[in-house]
Amino acid sequence: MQKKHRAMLIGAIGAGKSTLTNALLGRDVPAVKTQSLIYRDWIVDTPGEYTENPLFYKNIMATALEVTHVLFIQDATNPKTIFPPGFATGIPKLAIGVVTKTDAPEADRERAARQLRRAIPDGPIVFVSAYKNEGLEEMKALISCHSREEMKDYCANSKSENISYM
Ligand SMILES: Nc1nc2c(ncn2[C@@H]2O[C@H](COP(=O)(O)OP(=O)(O)OP(=O)(O)O)[C@@H](O)[C@H]2O)c(=O)[nH]1
Ligand SMILES: [Mg+2]
Repeated sequence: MQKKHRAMLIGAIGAGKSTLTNALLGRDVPAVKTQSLIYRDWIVDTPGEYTENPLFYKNIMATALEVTHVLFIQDATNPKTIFPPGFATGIPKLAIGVVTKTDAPEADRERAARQLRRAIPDGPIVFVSAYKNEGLEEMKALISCHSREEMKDYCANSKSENISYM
């Protein structure tokens, strides 16, 4: 990853942020409940409470100042989303939607993508499984992009089934 590129993961409790962080960084350790902001290499992992409780939105906004990309994590097995409509438009960083747990039998990719589209009117969506290491290279490629246009081009030119640009 380019040095200056940093990604913050936000999303519900149990959405798979820490498991994904470990998979992206090749850390072979089980995820434990995240209690505070965790800075690991080029990733900032957040507790699900930060996104679930609007009282913490100011923490998300403040931490977003330190990163280039904000990853909106939606669990493919969760019928609910906690992202308010247009949430990404309030954060002036490159937004990437990430659908997690695509390997789970009850995963619903389309539902999760629809949920993310409401939160991110303009941006890519990547489908990942931390368990199966799927979609991780695509995620890293998107995080190495410098602009929304560059992310859009990457999605348009990629043959991967794990990405779509809304
Ligand atoms: N099937 C499947 N389960 C996953 C995957 N990634 C995470 N999980 C499971 O989801 C649960 C929560 O994962 P975490 O990574 O701790 O979730 P989190 O978003 O960091 O949660 P908080 O720290 O509480 O905000 C764990 O039981 C994981 O085993 C995945 O790729 N596939
Ligand atoms: Mg966590």
